[in-house]
Amino acid sequence: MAMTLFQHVRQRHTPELAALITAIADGAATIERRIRTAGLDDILGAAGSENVQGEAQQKLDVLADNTLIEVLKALPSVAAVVSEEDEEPVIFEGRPNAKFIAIFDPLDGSSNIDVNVNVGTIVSIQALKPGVSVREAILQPGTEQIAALYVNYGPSTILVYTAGNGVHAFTLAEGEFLLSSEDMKMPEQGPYYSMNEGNIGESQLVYGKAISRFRDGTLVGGKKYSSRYVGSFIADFHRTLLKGGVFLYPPTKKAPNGKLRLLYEANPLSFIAEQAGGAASNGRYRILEIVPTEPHVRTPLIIGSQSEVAAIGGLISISP
Ligand code: AHM
Ligand code: MG
Repeated sequence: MAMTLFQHVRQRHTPELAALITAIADGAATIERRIRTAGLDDILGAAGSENVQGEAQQKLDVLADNTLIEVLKALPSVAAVVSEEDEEPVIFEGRPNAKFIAIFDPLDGSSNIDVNVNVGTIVSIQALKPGVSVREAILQPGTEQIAALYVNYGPSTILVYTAGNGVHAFTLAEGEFLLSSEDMKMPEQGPYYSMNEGNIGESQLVYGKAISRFRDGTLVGGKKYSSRYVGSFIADFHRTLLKGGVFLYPPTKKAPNGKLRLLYEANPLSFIAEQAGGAASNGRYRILEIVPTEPHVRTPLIIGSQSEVAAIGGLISISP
C-alpha cells in the first residue's frame, strides 16, 4: 500500500508539525464528506451572511471554516488562526509553548459549489518565534512560511503540501490520504495561460497585451498558447502545477489591488510553486517577499512556470 500522509510527515518533520499537517488533513476529509453529498443535505447555496470581504458566504464556507478552526484549536501547538471568513484572527490564549499560526481560506472558489465545480482549501503555516507577538507573526512575508498546503476537491480529492522539502501530493482513498506523487516539478514552460478574460478591458493594457501575445505565439518560445480558466483558484493552480503555463489575476478597476489575498491564497501557493521550480510575482516583486500590511490584504498575482512569469514581468517592467 502507498505511504500515508501521516507516515510521510512523521519521517520528515518534527512531531508537532507532523501532527498539525495531519490534523488539517483530517479536517479536509470531513469537509470533503460534506461536499460530496451537499446537494442532498440542504447545505448548498448562500448562508445569508457576508464575510469580511463583503462577499456572500456559502453554507459550505461556514461549515469548512468551523471544521478547520475546531481541529486547529484542539492542538496546543497552534497559537492562532486567521481565516478568510473571519475579520479578526482567533487567538488561543494561555498557550506559552505554541509554535504555529495557521492562516487559511477554508473553501476557495466557493461560488462554484452550486454548479459542482472544484473547490479547495488552502493553508499557510507560519512559525511563532519567541519574543514575537502573534499579531506581528501574522504579518510576516511569505518567505517565513514553514509549510503550505492545499486540498483540491475534484474528481479525486488531492492534498498537496510542502514544508520546504519539495512538493508532494496525496490522494484521498477511503478516508486516508495516500502518497500519489512525490517531489513534483512544474514544467519550465507550459501550454496554457489562465486569466478571467472578461477583465481585459478592466485592467492595465499590458495584461491584454500579454494575453494577445500568448495567443499569437510571440511572447514565449514562438509557441501559441491555449486558454484554460476554471474560476476556482485551486483548480487553475493544480493544472498549472502539473502541466505548466501561467495563472494571472491582475489589478482591475473593481479590484485595484487584485482580487486574491496575499496571506492565504497567494503566499501558500507561491511557496508550493517555487518548491516545484516555478515562480510567482505581483508583476514587479516576488510574492514571497511582500510584507503584508494587514491579514486580508490583496495582491495582483502572476504564478506558474518560470518562462511565462518572467515574460509577463518583462512586459510590465517596460510598460509605461
Ligand atoms: P473566494 O476566495 O471568495 O472563493 O474568491 C477567490 C476565487 C478564486 O478561487 C478564483 O481564482 C477567483 O476568485 C475567480 O475570480 P473571478 O470570478 O473574478 O474570475
Ligand atoms: Mg473563499
